[in-house]
Amino acid sequence: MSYYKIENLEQYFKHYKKSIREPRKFWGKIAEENFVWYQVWDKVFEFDMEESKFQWFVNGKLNIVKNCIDRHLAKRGDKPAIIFEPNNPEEEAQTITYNDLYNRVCKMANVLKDQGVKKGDRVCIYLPMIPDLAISMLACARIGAIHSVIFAGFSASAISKRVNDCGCKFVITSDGSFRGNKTIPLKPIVDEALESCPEVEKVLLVNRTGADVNMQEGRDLWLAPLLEEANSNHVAQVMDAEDPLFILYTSGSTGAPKGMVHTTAGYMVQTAYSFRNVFDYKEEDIFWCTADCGWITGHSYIIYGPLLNGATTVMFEGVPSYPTPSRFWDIIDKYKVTQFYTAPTAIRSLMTEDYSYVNNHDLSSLRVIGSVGEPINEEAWHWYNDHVGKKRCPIVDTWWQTETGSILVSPLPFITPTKPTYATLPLPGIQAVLMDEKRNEIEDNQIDGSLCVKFPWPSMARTIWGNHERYQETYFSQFPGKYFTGDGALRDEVGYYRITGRADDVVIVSGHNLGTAPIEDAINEHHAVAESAVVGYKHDIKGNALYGFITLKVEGETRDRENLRKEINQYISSHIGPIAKLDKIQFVESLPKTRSGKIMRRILRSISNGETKEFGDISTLINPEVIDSIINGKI
Ligand code: 6R9
Repeated sequence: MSYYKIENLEQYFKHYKKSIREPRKFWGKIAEENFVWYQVWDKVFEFDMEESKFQWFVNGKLNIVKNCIDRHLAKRGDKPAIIFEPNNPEEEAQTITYNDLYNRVCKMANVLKDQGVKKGDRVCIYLPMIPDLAISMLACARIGAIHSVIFAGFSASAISKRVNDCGCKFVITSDGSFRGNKTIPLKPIVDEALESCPEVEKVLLVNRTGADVNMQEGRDLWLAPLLEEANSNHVAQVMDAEDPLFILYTSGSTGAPKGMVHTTAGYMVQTAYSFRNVFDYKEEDIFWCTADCGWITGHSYIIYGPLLNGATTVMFEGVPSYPTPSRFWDIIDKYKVTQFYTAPTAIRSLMTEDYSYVNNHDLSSLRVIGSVGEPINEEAWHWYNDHVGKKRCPIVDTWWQTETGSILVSPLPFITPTKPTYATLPLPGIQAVLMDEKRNEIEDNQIDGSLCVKFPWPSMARTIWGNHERYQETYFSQFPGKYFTGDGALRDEVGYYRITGRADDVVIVSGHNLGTAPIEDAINEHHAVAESAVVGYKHDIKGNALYGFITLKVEGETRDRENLRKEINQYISSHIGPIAKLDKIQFVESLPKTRSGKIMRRILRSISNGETKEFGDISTLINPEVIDSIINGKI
């Protein structure tokens, strides 16, 4: 019996039980039957909980890129591996077959080697969503260098912090990037960043926009001529199962960004397994995840998960609104996309557009649609279900984190009955638990608590680069012996999980624990509301009270604000109860968002408490200018 693909609900429960009772057998069998190894492991796993040290497939030897590309060549050499859709729909798209990808990755691997990159070296990749980004990541992994992708929207200071933190000596970037109707110069940003990164020896440049750039003699090189000359064969480096594959920075609630370290074998096994099951992947599928490779979602579900399965993955350079708000639907129609995976923030913004944009397209190729990154509110869930999935395609609301490496909680399409706003059930191997304030495991259903995982899983991050103490402190200290996700969750009567937001988004009002996500859900149901964020602020009597920051749809703009406030509170009252009514409502032009589309509630919390001087690290913010406008705005 194979454990790699779950066929029905009964089998899900069977596999789940097996994965808990005999995790060595469960993961061992998946790893053995679905990947190629230079040498198999001695032990499936070994842990030291005290030290928060975890190893999977101990002493196994492999190369993940051999698994992503080489082993597919005999059967799938001419199959498209990557379909590249440029920002400008007038520009010709590119189809990169598995054979092409092999040649391009090998050439790049040889160039990196020639430039002195060695196994274990850290390589910073700061590129737009173009094939060179995927190829650079894979070339690093092929030679055993550790890639650290930085989203190409980060500022110079954010880059230099990350480059210095993990000691990158090499940077791969481009002259610039195209996003919507903008051309953004990237090289000058890198130049500025590197002024404070004395250890960087080489900068390799992709020509994307043709912008004029400064080339620093001895440091900067154009990639194209080097690639031209390079050999298109390369023998993949033998890697240990626990050799680091990549570092990816994620922001903490305070302090410097955390360089999460993912290692090779466990990450490979679980991203491939989760991709196969969560998206019900089949050989002829065209899979499209709209994330950027600068985020974990792009790493796991644009690059590694799909390629490990020999899939065709779409890589989109642009934005959902360019040239028109129908771009996503154009692309689905153009390539006959079968799985579409996006974020609630994108859905909410596309929902405010005229229905005709989505309804005028043939989306009949779609089979599964997914959501990731934030709780998906009920209204957005239904819109997605009705207009994109046409009530035909199951929505997979996938919960996971940079730290978890792959999806941990999600419905399985056509298997797990979905429920709006619920990520539903943990995947096999994932022992999700809810903990109460007294640090006891909650056994009952219909209760909320802190979401933890009580047994290690293969794709978990192994440490924070250079700071194992912080790793232990952040993830394993609140609930000893368990991984604390930082998220709050509710478990319903059948055991489905609903993520209620970061645990610090829980507000205790007059002794009642209120997750902000369900309140935002209720608010967003009001037809005049576009988006909302609710935070708690200190209140003399209630301990905390609720403050809502709300953006309006066009139709809401002309409405009387006082009436709107009353109506919004009525919605909350009837959906949740009068206890959850907002004490303050401020209508704002936009909400502060991170570059990956998450609302930065931390800032709103400070503002609501009158703390407007110091906001900590806001380098991940895409629209810092909104802070002042919110501070100066009237209630
Ligand atoms: C994959 C990713 C992780 C945090 C996570 C949680 C939130 C992600 C979610 C979700 C509700 C979902 N989150 N998926 N909340 N429902 N389906 O986004 O990684 O950028 O590290 O963020 O995102 O709060 O803890 P990352």
